[in-house]
Amino acid sequence: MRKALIVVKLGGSALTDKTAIYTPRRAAIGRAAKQIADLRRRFSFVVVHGAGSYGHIPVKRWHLTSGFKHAGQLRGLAATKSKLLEWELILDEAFLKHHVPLIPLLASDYVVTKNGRIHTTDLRPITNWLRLGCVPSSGGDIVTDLRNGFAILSGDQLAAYLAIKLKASRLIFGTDVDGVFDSNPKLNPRARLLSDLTVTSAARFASRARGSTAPDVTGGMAGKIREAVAVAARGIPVYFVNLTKNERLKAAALDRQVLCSKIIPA
Ligand code: IP8
Repeated sequence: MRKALIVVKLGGSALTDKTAIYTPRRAAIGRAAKQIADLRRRFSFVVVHGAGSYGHIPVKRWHLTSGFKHAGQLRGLAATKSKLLEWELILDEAFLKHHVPLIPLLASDYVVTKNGRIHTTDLRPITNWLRLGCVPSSGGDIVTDLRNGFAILSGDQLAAYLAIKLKASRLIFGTDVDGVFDSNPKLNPRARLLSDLTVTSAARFASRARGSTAPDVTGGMAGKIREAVAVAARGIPVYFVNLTKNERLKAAALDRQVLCSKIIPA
């Protein structure tokens, strides 16, 4: 019998210090890798990761958020792509230490967007690697765009798309907070965790939610919830867990009682 597939989005604010350029948080990366290693007997995985401070800071610095405007952007574009590759390798090495056969795939090699939304993909490399027992991994990336030359593709959009297309059993968003709150828990100590959301309540909430406190060019928590709603509406449960805390990812995968938020399909 084929193992159930889990798509995990490892958030860039948990895995890097998003306020300091090119700063991985190695403990959080190792913690995520260890949990996925422990779960591989039960599940197969596609890992999608945020760009963290390897993406959001350079994209802003080099004025890449709105696509191609002039050739003067190309040097910054290439420099950012190269840093995103370096980030991919850091993750790869950390997962290998836990014997997870992570296979890095650049989203820009198999995704084309139109106005920033995924338009065309070739998912055969992902399904083929999965069949061999590997763990395909892609991050938020700069990809070619049919309207704007290039676009910033968030790992959130990619993870949601892959969860739907690959018929995942669940999608787990790992972030640096305990889940979805009724206000930003980094700014409001009284923020309340919303543990069980329906597609309708999550959609209502996403239209009110704000972005991130750190530099973020792809929508922060609000963007994440919007992508999650589309997945849950197709019958796939979506979890939000804190990656900076031990074993939360594992507990959510195994349906154990844990502090987290869950969007339940309608
Ligand atoms: O960190 C953003 O992906 P995210 C991608 O998943 C870039 O939002 C290049 C900033």
